[in-house]
Amino acid sequence: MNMDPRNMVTPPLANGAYDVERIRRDFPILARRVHGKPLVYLDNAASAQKPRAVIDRVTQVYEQEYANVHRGVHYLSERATILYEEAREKVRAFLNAASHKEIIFTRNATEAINLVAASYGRRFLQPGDEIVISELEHHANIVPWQMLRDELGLILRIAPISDHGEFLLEAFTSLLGPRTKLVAISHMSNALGTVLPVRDIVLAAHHVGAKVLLDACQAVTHLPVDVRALDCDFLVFSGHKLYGPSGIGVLYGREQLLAAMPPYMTGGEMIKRVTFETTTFAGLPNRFEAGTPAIAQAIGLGAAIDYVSEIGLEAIAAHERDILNYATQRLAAIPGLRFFGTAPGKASVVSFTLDYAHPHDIATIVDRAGVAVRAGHHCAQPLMDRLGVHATTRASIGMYNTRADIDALVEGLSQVTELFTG
Ligand code: C6P
Repeated sequence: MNMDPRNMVTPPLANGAYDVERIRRDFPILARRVHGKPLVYLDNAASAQKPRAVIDRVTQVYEQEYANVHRGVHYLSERATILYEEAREKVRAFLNAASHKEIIFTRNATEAINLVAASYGRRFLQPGDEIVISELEHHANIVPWQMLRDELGLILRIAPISDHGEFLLEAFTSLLGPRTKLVAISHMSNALGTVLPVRDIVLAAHHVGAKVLLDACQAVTHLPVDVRALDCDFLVFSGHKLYGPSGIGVLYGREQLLAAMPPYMTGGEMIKRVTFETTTFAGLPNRFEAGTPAIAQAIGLGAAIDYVSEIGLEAIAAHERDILNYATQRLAAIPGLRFFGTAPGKASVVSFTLDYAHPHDIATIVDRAGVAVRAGHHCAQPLMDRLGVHATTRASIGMYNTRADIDALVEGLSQVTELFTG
């Protein structure tokens, strides 16, 4: 295969209109049927589908360009190394980071948060120091801090949300003080769609001298994220939600912080010199990438970034907003339906319950109609506790969803209603 997958990106229409049908044709899986019905994929917050440009890029790596990176002097190793580092550059530009040294490839966002907790946390936090998270965090941004709290004798403070799922900035600010050393907060809630006022959060945290980690796992697919404009200290995301491969994630860290942090994992590729007596470590970013990395996945993530950037996150966000508004309006008409997460400015997620059916039953029944949604606690059990539910059904919207997808969901839900109340 010798075509350049970047040439296959669907360009936006010349008049600026968003051609969702052309975008859909870039995603081969959307043409398949499920249970005999056309697939309606509304589980994008869990993981997004992949465009042909990403699939072909990964295939091309394995067919033509694959070898281990940073090790060989042979042609393929050098080629793979160039491509891998080009992917890092694409991530750098995507996040507007100052240097490629600030971009660490990890397996996923979860590993990136664990890296910061284990490396930054153990080196720089002291007993009695405080970490602030919020009530709407994903478990990936709760459990690592709990573990660190228990290990080091830290205090974990929880910033509250309103009943509508809004982040309460004033209440958050009142939790900050001289002992606050780290704020680890979601940029956008996976379970509710709330977009947090992260610039204000960073300003308030920096005012008391705390560092800020943003969990941008959901945000990067729906809004432009600029780490320099946000002035955050760390930021994490996963490639698979950004239409890229699974098995690749990103940690952005301010260079001076990463440079002062000890390695997280040790072994090959992260060293400068090893003797049996001692080891000196490589510089950034290699120091945090022990072992053979996810080579094809990183290159695939680069292709995903090209794809999304070509269409434009603003254009994607505007399209998704239309679908979200339509979904909200149509679902609101269903008797017994209750929304969770109605914060102004929320994005791309509709979480709801039906009075008469369990979320798992709802998801199973609509699946028979070809509609993929997620049901459960969405890896946010403390949030479910806060909202007083065990689970919700969640439809999450991606760049290729249409109003017809929402109609199919509503049709599936009418079957639920019929079954449980008919
Ligand atoms: N949320 C969802 O269905 P990983 O698993 O490491 O790629 O991503 C973890 C993660 C961290 N933060 C947020 C805000 C997330 O949404 C997720 C993943 C998926 O909502 C799978 S649980």
